[in-house]
Amino acid sequence: MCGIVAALAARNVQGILLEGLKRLEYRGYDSAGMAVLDAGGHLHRQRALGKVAALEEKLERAPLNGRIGIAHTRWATHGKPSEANAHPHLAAGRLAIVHNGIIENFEPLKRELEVEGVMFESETDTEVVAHLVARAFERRHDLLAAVQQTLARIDGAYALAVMHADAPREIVGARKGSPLVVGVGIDEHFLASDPLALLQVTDRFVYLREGDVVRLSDGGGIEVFDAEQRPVTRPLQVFEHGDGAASRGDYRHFMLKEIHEQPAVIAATLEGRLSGSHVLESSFGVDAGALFADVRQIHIVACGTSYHAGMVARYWLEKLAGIPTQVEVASEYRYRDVVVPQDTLFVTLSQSGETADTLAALRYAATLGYLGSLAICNVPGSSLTRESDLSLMTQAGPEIGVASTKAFTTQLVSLLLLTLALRRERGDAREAALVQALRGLPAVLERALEMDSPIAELSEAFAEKHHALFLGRGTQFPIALEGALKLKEISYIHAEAYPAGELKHGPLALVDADMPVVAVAPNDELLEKLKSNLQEVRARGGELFVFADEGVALAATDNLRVLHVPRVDECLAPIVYTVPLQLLSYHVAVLKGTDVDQPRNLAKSVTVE
Ligand code: HGA
Repeated sequence: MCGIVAALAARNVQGILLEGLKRLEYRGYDSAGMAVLDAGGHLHRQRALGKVAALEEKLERAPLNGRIGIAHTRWATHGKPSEANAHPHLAAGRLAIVHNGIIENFEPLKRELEVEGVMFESETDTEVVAHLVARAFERRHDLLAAVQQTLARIDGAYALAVMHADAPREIVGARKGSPLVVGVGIDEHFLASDPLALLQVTDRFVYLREGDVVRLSDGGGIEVFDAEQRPVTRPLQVFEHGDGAASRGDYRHFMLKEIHEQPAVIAATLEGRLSGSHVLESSFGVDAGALFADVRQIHIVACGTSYHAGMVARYWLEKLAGIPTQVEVASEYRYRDVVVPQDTLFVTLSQSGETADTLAALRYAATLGYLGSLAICNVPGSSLTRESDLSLMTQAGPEIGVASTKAFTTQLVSLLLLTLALRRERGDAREAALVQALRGLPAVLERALEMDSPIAELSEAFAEKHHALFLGRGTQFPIALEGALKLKEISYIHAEAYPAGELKHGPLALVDADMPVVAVAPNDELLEKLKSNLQEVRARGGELFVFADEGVALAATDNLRVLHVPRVDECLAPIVYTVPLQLLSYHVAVLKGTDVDQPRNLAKSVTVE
């Protein structure tokens, strides 16, 4: 994912910009670049394909020197990864721009500019914005107004920073659909797509809101304007989370920290991938649109927790997109003779992108005549993303706990984005409703996290047990599987999950007072059926713990406890219900005193068969 850093300082900014880019490297990118305005009013630019280190080498040979500059790490969406497509982009050698996101209507705008004689140097959508702003600037010599006029003409998602050699004391930034923060220093100001990029120079930030445009100026300070171009004041906030992605902070375990990070990392996974009321399909890669139009079937292959995410996606893809979908564990897939129907998309899921079985499955799939391959992955530059035609990065950040939590829920969000991008009825009311629900998801997850103390109390009922059974129906069946897997992984309690309707076909024989049964029962069309399965457990003296939507009328009794989970659109329910099950396994493990973050016999990135 792209990163932006910009600085208007009282000193040379090259070092500040370079350090900012390094701090954004974890987000993944394919090229990097920087432009600085020197004291003589000349713009200088350096760009490099590949790592920030390659840019740094170039800068060592030919340093940039100036007090105002912008820099970028790019993850190509429009135009291949190359030095020519790397940002900053220039217009007439006087204006420089960096941009995160996608300009959806860049093609007609580009044609219009070409007719007017503009020569394009890159294949990017971004360069269109550079020329539009430069032309608007020529008319009024007001950079802020030029940016505002241009924004009125572009659709899509963006965060951008612009500077102009003829406005040498200012930088203008804007955001819509992609984040941008202002870093506030003493007599110097900064912009970045992530505050982490600026923690070396400030801990004070102004978080821009959707549609905001900001002008940073030498002497003039920071002026923010809303989408209606009215001056507004946004609060100054001090960044209090420290400067270490890999520190536990105040949490007792990484796993608990990572469970609590889910609202933020899900918001990050959605960043730049939604525009208005629809999903931007080019988030999946430059060629995604053309490829998606031909998809008739999907095969999803993954291991462990990722496999469960794939199982949820099957329900979504068949229900919402009407695309026949198969899901399989990679260690099975790679060793069987797979028949691939025409126009099938091959999808892999892996936190690390290095899971040996999944990688082997991808390599095998490459010989089978699939339409194309897509990797959904949390580690940029990993083997899986390099070897797939398309990739979508989850933005979970480093996951240290061996038992996956935030990587799973960000995979689910990514898979729902994929489902919406693959629907034939793009841009309809259902897509709009789900996009709106996705935007509200981080807030709902915050509420789900408030279940922490009731669940800590509930965990006492599990700590002395040797077995547990999890039940769910529909999209909640894979969530039951994931709940059981978490309990196994970190508390070493034997746990199994069944589709609720299978209970009477076998596992009911095991149910007695020593086998707690967890039912994941949101208020969807399957709840009524699940209720009768629950009766079967109660009738046999089993102790039941039901997670159900707020408002579900299910009365607690001696052997039935009901825990209410925040209600959401039924499609998003599996994501929300995951949280209390993660908390349950966490608290049971803490009570048992196991090594929560590094459970016995398990490894984080399973790079061996
Ligand atoms: N569309 C621009 C920026 C891409 C981006 O934001 N990626 O995460 C480009 O392709 O250069």
